[in-house]
Amino acid sequence: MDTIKLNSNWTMTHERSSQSIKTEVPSSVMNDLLNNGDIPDPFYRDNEDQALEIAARDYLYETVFKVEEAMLKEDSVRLTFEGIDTLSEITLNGSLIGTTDNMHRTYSFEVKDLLNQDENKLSIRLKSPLDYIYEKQKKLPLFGVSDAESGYPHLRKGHSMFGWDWGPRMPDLGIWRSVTLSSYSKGRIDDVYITQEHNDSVKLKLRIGMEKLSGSQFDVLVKITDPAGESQSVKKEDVEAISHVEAFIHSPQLWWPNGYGEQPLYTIEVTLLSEGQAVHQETLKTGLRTIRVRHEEDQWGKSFEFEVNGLSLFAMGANYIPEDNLLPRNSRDKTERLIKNCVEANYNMIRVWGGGIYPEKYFYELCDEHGLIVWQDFMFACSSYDLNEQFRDTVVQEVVDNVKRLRHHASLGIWCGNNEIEEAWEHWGDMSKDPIRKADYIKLFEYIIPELLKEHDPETFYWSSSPSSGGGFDEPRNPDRGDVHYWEVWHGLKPFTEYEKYHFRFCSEFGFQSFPSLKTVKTFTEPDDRNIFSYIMEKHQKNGAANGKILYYLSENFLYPKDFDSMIYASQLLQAEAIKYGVEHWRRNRGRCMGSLYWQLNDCWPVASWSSIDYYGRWKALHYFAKNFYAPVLLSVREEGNDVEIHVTNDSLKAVRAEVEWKLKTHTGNELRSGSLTHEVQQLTAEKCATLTLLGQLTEQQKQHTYLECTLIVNGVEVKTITHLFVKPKHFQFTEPAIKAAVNETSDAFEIELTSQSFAKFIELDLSDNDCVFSDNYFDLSPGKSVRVKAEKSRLRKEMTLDSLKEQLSIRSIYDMSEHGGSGQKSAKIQAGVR
Ligand code: BMA
Repeated sequence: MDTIKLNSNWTMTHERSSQSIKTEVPSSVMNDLLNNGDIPDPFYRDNEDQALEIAARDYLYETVFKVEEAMLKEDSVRLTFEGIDTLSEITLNGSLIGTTDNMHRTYSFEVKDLLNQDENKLSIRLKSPLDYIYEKQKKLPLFGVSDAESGYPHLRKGHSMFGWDWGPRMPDLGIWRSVTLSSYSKGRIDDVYITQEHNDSVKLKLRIGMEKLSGSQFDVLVKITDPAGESQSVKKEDVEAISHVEAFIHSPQLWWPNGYGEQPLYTIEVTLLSEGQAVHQETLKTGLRTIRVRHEEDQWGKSFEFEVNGLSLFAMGANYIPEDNLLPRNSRDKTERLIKNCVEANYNMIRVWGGGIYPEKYFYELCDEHGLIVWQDFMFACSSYDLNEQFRDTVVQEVVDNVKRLRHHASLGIWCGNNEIEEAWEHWGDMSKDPIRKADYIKLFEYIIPELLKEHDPETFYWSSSPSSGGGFDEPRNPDRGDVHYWEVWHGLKPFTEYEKYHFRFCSEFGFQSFPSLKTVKTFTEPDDRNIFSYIMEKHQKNGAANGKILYYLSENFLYPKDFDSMIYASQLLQAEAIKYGVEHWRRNRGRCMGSLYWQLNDCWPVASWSSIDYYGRWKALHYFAKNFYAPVLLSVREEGNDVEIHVTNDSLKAVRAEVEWKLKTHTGNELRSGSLTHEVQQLTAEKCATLTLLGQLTEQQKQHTYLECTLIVNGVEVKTITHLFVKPKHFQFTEPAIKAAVNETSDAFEIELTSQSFAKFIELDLSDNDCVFSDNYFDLSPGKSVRVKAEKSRLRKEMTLDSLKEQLSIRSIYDMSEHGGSGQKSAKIQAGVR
């Protein structure tokens, strides 16, 4: 048994030039052209436009490789393509070995008879995905979103590569995953399926499939290594094509999602022996846990909650989209940074949205290691499909390939058929009403995929669509059953308070757009473009009505921003406030609602969007807010008539003694009233701890300069101070806070201590020529108090000295966002009085 990677030494030739470009797999046409200096940065200004022309042509990828004699002497040699994007003809040494039509699939071919010892030539002719979808769409129009090239549902290629309401129309093509050549003799393992039975110990049950080649007698050896490196082995002799092996793990170390425990992983090595000799080996890592989704009738409707190791937990996280339109630019390092950022914001779940691609192996390994439960959509979204024979066959293979690839991951929590298609049939006016397409929907998502899962992964819960109430077009938007995508705040222009009207069982999508930071905007604009309505800014705003929506919500909440950068800042604050409003509400209703996944975590290019982290990894205000609103113990306040309620939500595993100190203050720091309360909040519950009758005593005018400050002290430790305004921020009389910052350096961090003269809200720290994830940001500060923020050196993008940090640090608050008294103040940010 031997495997060689055929990823190096490729050339890519494009029609208009006879010249070939040297490249390596993973490779894509646009990435190769870019690296070769043949096209400008496709993300800059309106360079996106060149992509459709590029994708309208065919390309040739070629490599030449040698094979050792020993490999050719084996019984079988397989050439495997882990990902070809998408339409191709594959030729080896002049013989056509296969064609491909699905980027989500793995293709494997027996090639022993075609190989030579010296030189072998492998060619992949990639055909234009655009020609294909346009042609098909002419013959049979299928419904798809209008922000993508029409006809995209005909092809099994990541939908959003053709454009989306946050993505460019850039249907790049290439060899996006490894090409390998593997040889086998006697026999090989072709399937390992692990299930677990949990009692005091865990029984691991392995179903091992093998293919006989020339061997006549086979044994399997299973070695299980625990997280501490201790191993046990089980051997089964004289096995047939399918064998079953069982092993017991005593004192099992259970895998838990982030926030609930550790993520120990066990390594399982399966070796196939023929006549006593090891002939093939497969290694998998898994975690010991049970995950089920409870979807049961109760007093409110039908629940939707994740139960891990018997513990029902409130799911907290966001929706994940592809990380880059040019797929070869994805990397483990980038994904690792993103996943760690999720963990930092206290996520325990991430939803892989169905309009993109099935992520790389390392994505799931990182989720295993960091404790994020993966909600895995199959790659279908917002469209209708033609389930003809060819399409059905390729989809079946795609499902089987991906289920087998991912089912052993500890993090895999749910399979979901598609994104929003069931609700589209019921509620989207523009969805075609063709009954044949509807029948295809039922066949695929309510029959074929569940049947495949019964065979290949019956243990993981299947949900036919998101949102859904359980399938069969039975009120997919019902707020009391199953999961919901709630878009009335944002798409429906409803106020943030609208969230409180619903008690969804699980809110798997809701979102609010913002612009990425000025530093990110600068990467794709010229100075003259920096107006949100400019041609270029609108090119990087894919949701037609979105700028109007941002402006509408701005008019409802804030004073008009004084300049472009302030507009960006305002948009991020609106976004953060909106999502916080929703999440706090769902979490206050823990028990009835059991999950919140906001739309969306990340971006695939620099763009105005619903993301909390932009394409360059910069945290928007929302991501800092997420760290707070997803904190295990959450303090929140809400108004009810003239009352102000104080709530504590405890999603930790221990009861807490929560003390809340509250102060009614004026913007200049006068304390009008104060009080404190202590409340024992049980684990995994949400409680209203107090109702303060404050508002009846305040006149409308007083409300404009009075606010509530609450500090949460948990088991004696101060954890968080929050503030609450009684009027919209635009009507609050903020005065010049004259924020002062004192910066100190320690061996591993810079510490910034901030004080202000009057109440400062949404204080933002930034560096002009560097990036940092600060320990906190966009926080509030009362006069007479100080806040200490850490800039850990490891969180700076580039190294810097204390002096350069002082020079580059800019600080602003909501007061600086708008002009005051016609002062004509134009500077984008105030430079703090850095001492
Ligand atoms: C959701 C998603 C995406 C879309 C987003 C914003 O419903 O499923 O299709 O990008 O809305 O409109």
